[in-house]
Amino acid sequence: MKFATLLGLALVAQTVSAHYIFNTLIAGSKTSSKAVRKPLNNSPVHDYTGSEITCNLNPSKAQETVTVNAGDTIGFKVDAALYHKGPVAIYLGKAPGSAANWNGSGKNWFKTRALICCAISPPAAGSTFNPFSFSSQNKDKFKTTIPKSVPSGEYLVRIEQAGLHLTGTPEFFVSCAQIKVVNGGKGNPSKVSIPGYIPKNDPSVMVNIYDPVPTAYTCPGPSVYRGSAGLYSSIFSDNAQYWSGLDSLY
Ligand SMILES: [Cu+2]
Repeated sequence: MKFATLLGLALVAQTVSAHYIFNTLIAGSKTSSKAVRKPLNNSPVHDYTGSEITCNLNPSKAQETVTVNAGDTIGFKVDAALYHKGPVAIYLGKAPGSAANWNGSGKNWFKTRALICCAISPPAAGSTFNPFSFSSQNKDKFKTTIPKSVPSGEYLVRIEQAGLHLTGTPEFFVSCAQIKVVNGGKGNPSKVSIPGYIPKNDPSVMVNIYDPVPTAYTCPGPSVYRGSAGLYSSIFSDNAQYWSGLDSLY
């Protein structure tokens, strides 16, 4: 009994240590941990229909809002390389006023990138999904570019990863950071609310990628807003150190 309890605790400790927090914003040539609303801990969020899916559960206030040009790099570093398998996406949410005063509610969000959401690595024509893999795995930096057509103003930038190893119980790792986009354009991306962006029981997050191994997969959430000039610049600015590839390769 006692041994079983200790073993149980050891397993819990091991599980927790395998989790992670997106704790540093990458914005242009700058990085900032102060611009991030820090999650309380590295435990995942499970309820993608609740308010904690927006920017995690009771995150700390951020201490700064970082100015960045439209067209510049945006992304996050994580405190430990991604251990779980699952899609990563980056969203921008237009604050009604200052980013610091917005909790992320409302239909204000659009996806700027789904980073190798669903690919065998390397992708090959006719490849199967067995083993099912995400090239986010073991990476610790995730970035894209802000499409040049994104309007100037203050935004929350949000990253999420959904770990897909438990049927019906996705593990979401989510952080938000505050940015001010300058020199923006006149784009008008269609927007979603978070929560609300993933329907309840959506197969994209209910799946267990180990059992049964999927034969097809579609990323959660809306399609990516690429803007007028965002698409190719964001693809070709990537390198092996970060990411390569497209949303929805299959
Ligand atoms: Cu986990």
